[in-house]
Amino acid sequence: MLAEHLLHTAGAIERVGSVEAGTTHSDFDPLENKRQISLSASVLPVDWKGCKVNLIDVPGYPDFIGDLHGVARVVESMIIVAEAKADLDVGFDLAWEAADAAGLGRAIFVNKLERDNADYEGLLNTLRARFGTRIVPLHLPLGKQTAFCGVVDVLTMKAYKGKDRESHAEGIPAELAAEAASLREKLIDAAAEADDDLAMKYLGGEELTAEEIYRGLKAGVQSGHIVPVLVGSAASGVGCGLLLDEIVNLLPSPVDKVHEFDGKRLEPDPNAPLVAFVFKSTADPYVGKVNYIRVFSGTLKVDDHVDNTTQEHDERVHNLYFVRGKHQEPAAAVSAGDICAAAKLQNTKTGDTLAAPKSKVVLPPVQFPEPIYRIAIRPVAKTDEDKLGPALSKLLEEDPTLRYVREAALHQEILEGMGDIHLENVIDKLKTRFGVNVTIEDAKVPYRETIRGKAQAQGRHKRQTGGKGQFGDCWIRLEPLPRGSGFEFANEVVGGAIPKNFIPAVEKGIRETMEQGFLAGYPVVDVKATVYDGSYHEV
Ligand SMILES: Nc1nc2c(ncn2[C@@H]2O[C@H](COP(=O)(O)OP(=O)(O)OP(=O)(O)O)[C@@H](O)[C@H]2O)c(=O)[nH]1
Ligand SMILES: [Mg+2]
Repeated sequence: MLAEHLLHTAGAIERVGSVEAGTTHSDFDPLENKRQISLSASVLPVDWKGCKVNLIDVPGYPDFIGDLHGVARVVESMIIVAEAKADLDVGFDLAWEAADAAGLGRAIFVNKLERDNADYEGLLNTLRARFGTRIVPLHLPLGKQTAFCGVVDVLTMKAYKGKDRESHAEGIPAELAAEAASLREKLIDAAAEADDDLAMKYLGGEELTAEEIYRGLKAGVQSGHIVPVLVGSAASGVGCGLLLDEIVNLLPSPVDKVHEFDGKRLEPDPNAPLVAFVFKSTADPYVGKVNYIRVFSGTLKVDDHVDNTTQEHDERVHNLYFVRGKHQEPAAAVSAGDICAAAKLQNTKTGDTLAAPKSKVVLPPVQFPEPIYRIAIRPVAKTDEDKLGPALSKLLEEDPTLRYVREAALHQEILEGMGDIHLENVIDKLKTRFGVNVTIEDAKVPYRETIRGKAQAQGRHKRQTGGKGQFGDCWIRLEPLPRGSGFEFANEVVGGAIPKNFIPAVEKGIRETMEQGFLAGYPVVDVKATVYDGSYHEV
């Protein structure tokens, strides 16, 4: 809802949609409407005070956390939305960690302040206990709980009453004046601390100008020493105009924060050689593949030939768009700092770098979290079985937190992901997008067997079935390997006791035997087998 009100406040949309009616611009997928949660990141650009701001709305539900990791790589800052209650949701921690890992500036927007159980002080205490003096309130709620009606800006010492476009400034009510003044002092302390020149001036007893305070705050936000706290209600749109103001005033922009990867600065210069990064891909049977791209350096143009330096092949850029949720607008050129989508690139996916031909810049891929949950699926009919493979390969490409494993030993096809809702949603996508029906079963545990001690044994093979006979004789030593090592084979035969050309057959025989263990028939792992002697004769 917050993104929806920000779009409305900025005049990008005329009507505010609702999550319940499935009419918001950020959650436009039918499955998002069905589940009433965001499943996927959406790009929602707005213009505010002469700046283009690419808002990217990312799901907060932990099962759908994959996109957060791709998006964190291509933005400069993150606004973490927290409900006005004393305990923080899991999604808050995941977002905070991702911002830390990517070195993003961040702000916290305290939401749902108009609810009758809203607990702003409780949340602020929790935040201060967790993050100490980094937590710097910029705002105060005007009115408590159901009487919440606006925001006091302690920097300008004004009260803003009303929702998004209707908000207007007034004087601060007398009962909040002392608290606002004390917060303002803390704000100025924080600003002065973030900039050496300002600290000197401030400690020398001089007053800082509004511009200087902003400069200090901005430096503090960028370094991560200051996390401003803003307040509002995404249901009504209170606080949205001020949030947009602070995005522009305080949060680092692509020009403020120059990205560096592997020690290389990616200058935000439209005339520099192109370096761009694919942070998300979607696969649709009708639209085809769409890649979401952040341009770091240079300009990406329609009809450009670019190198996909990650996959080491070239791409021709035909279809370039600016997107707002599901809406697309053709783009002729997209310059450094901006975000766009490209359709029908031949062989490009999330985590790939697109760069000027011969530039050879390869940005590191995104580290997505490892799957933590698994289910088994079974196609319902023969037609489902035939369609399953191609459909899954499309879904695997758009969702890097999804894995597909065919467990031959268990006769099961396994999906691995971030949680039960994540995998249920994959099943829904298979059905609605690709017409593939599957049933769900518990995933059997893929047990493995191993050995604990060393042993050696002789294997002899003799066969005489008319014509040429067969003879084999070898001594093998088995020993355990550390967990996760798999299988090692060594040959210590000397003096031609077994001719070299028979050694691969020995290894093959051991591998085949290991497919079914002695204890319960599960595959045997973490074993070293050494063939060290044997005999041989012509038959
Ligand atoms: N009372 C109240 N309800 C709100 C407010 N903001 C959002 N909601 C409701 O909370 C629910 C979730 O809102 P969303 O906007 O989808 O929240 P979100 O943070 O985008 O959630 P995910 O993206 O699914 O993690 C919806 O039912 C909204 O109507 C608010 O300020 N006050
Ligand atoms: Mg959402």
